This record gives sequence, structure tokens and C-alpha cells, in this order.
Amino acid sequence: MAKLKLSYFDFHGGRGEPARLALSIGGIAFEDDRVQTSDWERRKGDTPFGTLPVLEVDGQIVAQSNAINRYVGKLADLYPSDPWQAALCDEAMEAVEDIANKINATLFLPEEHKKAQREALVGGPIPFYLTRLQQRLEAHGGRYFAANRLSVADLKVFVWIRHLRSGALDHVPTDLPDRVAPKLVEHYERVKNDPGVKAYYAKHGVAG
Ligand SMILES: N[C@@H](CCC(=O)N[C@@H](CS)C(=O)NCC(=O)O)C(=O)O
Repeated sequence: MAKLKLSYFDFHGGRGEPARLALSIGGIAFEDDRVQTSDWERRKGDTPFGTLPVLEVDGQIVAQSNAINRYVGKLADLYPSDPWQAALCDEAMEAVEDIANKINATLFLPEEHKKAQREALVGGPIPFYLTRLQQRLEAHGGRYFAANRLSVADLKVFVWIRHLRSGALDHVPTDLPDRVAPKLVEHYERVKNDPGVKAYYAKHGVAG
């Protein structure tokens, strides 16, 4: 088995969390390299695109969260082998990237701009992605995004919904997913209660 080192910022969430979860659920040993923000400027230049997450595999590095998710998903049996189901899995992961990019663009804005832009997101794009993801989920059986079983797509959507509901995003009502996309919240609960996900958060001392 290859030697794996997954580097991402030291918090429970974001673009690195689905791969941490997938590797743990798959029982695949990896070095969980949690990058401190104080170290980031020094380390940024060592990454392919100046971003995290990155995955090192036997000393070789790969960047881009969804490339990493697909790779670790294959190792952990959490990525569909059927090409069509794999495309559905990718679709959900890329949709989360689209909306996460819009939200992340507001992270470091001055307060008055942040408030205005977040309210605009709450008025349109966030409910749009919530409802469309819910539709896609229901179109494929309602339980999981692809192949009727847990995949890295489910882990990525789960992490996004948890973030929305967490209260960490000022000006984004925590009950927005529940109001707009209740089936997606049921999916969130389903993933949260997956034995592998539960074991991961029990080990790391975090409520899913
Ligand atoms: N498209 C990239 C985006 C990566 C990205 O923007 N990562 C953020 C953290 S979630 C980051 O590294 N921010 C620090 C920086 O840009 O200096 C991916 O999916 O991995």
C-alpha cells in the first residue's frame, strides 16, 4: 500500500474533510497533516497551485480537492466503478465546489460588504444549489448521490450542509437547508449516522 499524507488546514470541514473521512472509513492508513495557518505562507509555495488540500502518495503530490476525493474514493471503495454512476458522483462534488467558491469569496470581505453579499447569496444561489442538489438526490433514488450507496459525493455534500447549519457563516440562517431542502437534510443525517462517519467523529471528538 502506498504511503499517504493528506495535508489540509487544522479544522473539521472544508475541502480536505471528505478525503479525511473517506480514508478513515476505508481503513486506509494516512498521515493526517494538519497545517497551521501560521505555517501556511511558508508551505504554500510547496503546493502545486498554492492551495490545500494536497495529497502526497509515495512522495509524489496531487492537488485539487475533487481529484483527491476521486483518488481516495477509489482506494476506499467510496467511488463508483460504473462510469455513469461515477459521473453522477462527480456532478454533485463539482456542484458543491461551485457554490462553495461563491461563499468563500465572501470570507475575508469587510463586514458591510460581507453582509450584503451573504444576503444576496441567501436570496438566490444558496437556495438554488440546495434545491437542485436535492432534486438530483431524489432523481437517483433519494438516499445517496450515486450508485445507491455512500460515496465521496455524499461526504462532500454532508460537509457543506454541516457548514451551512453550523452558524459559522454570519448572515446565513442556520435553518436555511431545513427550510429549503429537507430531503438534503435527511441525507445529511443519513451520512452523519453512517457507522464509518460516526467512528471518525467519535475518534476526533466532534459532533457530526
Ligand atoms: N480548486 C481548489 C481550491 C483550493 C482552495 O482554494 N483551498 C483553500 C482552502 S479550502 C486554500 O488553500 N486557501 C488558502 C490560500 O489560497 O492561500 C481545490 O478544490 O482544491
